[in-house]
Amino acid sequence: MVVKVYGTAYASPKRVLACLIEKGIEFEAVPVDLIKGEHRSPEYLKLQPFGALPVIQDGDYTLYESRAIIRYYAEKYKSQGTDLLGKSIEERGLVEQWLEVEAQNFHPHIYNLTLHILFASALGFPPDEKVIKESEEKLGKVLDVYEERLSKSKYLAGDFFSLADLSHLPFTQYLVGPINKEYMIRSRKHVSAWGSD
Ligand SMILES: N[C@@H](CCC(=O)N[C@@H](CS)C(=O)NCC(=O)O)C(=O)O
Repeated sequence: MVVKVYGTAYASPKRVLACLIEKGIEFEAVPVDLIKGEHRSPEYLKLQPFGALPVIQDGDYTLYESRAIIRYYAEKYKSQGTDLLGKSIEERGLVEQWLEVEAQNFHPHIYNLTLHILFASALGFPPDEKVIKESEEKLGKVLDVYEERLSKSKYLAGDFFSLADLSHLPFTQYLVGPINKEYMIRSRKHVSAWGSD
């Protein structure tokens, strides 16, 4: 069964794609154009009632929220492809801790940078320079914590690549690419080594 992934041009759906690729799961990309408002169409809202991307359809099974989806596939196919959950319950605890850090501490600031630097004009509102400045500062403080953590282990949850690292990939690509703030990664030795791994 090929997994359908909706909205793969955007970062949150790419989190799901990264997981499916690591697990060696076949998928089909279903385009949804945010700029045209296709995520608010009645058909799409039947799949994701909050109008956010992504959604997956796996046969009769529909699931939304990108981090719920990656947890689902990492668990369902634990022994296929890269193990992304750790080998013990303690390692799993750390994977979950850093997944939460990504969602609660890292994501809000990088999301604001993405929205205001990359998408504001296309979505029809002016970029807010105050939000950009504050988000950059707050993200810097989060990355200082990462720098300390990554001076002690190769990856966030330990010396193994996990869902916690994977979950950072798509928005970090925006940061070092089109957002043009690669210095935030490069100026931190251990974060930089983690990012180039
Ligand atoms: N918590 C959701 C958030 C997803 C999210 O913010 N998706 C963005 C695209 S990267 C989106 O759909 N934005 C449109 C909107 O919220 O109106 C998840 O991780 O699936």
